[in-house]
Amino acid sequence: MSSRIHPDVEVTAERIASMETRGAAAIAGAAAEALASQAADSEAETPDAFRRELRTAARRLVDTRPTAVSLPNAVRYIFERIEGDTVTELRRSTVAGAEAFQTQLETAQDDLGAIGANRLRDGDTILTHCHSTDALACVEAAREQGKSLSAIVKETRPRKQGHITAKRLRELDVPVTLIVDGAAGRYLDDADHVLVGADSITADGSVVNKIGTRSLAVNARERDTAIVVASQTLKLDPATLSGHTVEIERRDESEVIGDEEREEMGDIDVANPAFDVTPPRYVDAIVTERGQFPPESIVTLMRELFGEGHETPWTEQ
Ligand code: RUB
Repeated sequence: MSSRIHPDVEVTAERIASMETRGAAAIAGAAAEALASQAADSEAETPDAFRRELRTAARRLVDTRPTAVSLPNAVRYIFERIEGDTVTELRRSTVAGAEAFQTQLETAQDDLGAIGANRLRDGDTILTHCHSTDALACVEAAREQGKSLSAIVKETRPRKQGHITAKRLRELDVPVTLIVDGAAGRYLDDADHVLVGADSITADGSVVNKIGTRSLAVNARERDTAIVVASQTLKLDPATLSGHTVEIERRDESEVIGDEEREEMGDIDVANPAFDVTPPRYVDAIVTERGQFPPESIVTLMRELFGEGHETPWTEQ
């Protein structure tokens, strides 16, 4: 039997897939909002039909971007809170679950920011990669404490999310130097911290983040520049506790090179992996809303928060 997907779910899924809505925290929040619309406007006549509808909507959302674990974690949070024997009760608990998730998302980011800000000293320079709202929460909290900071911002090819970071930092009155990705090595000597976000954190403390994070971290380690990953616990991937690996999204080749330019070159292959994996030995600290952790000890927090389970109830047909 087919289940109706709410237009909000369709629009949200398209926005996430096209990266109009992007960044691990933002896509999780948008997915939660879309599931709330699905539930609130559901015309399902039986509890079974309601649950089926919600699973179909969840699959549509989760399948948009494979790397950010915040998406399945958000959906799991809501599914765990769905309860009731009637459609009305199921609808109400789903909407309440989605709202609770949104509140938690905001609170976690504020709490994380306050902790991350303690690492930043007055007069420090940070070097950023991509655009991470978790990382920027640390800067915002530090600015609120009256610390003055400056930033070296990597452009971040191919989608140039560094431009968003530069704009946000200027709004926080942080002086910004924008650099091309290849210049990062040269500018690491001027930075006190590399500050990045995460899409997923695995049980061994590896950090999955925007492509280019790994080479930045390796370079930073060589120069003794601290590498700090700002990551709400929503980015911890419980499936990795049982040996699952994180799928690295491969995006369209047209993000790297236009058709005309490509044709001029002759027959070439183009690769566009969106993320890479930075092993724990290149990371100094993972800052979460629960405190900061050396990457190797994140597994303890992961077990405490998720147990061994990582159910995916939305995958049932
Ligand atoms: C975004 C990216 C960000 C993380 C964390 O990649 O790699 O560093 O998602 O972001 P993309 P946040 O632009 O491909 O989505 O801290 O906002 O969750």
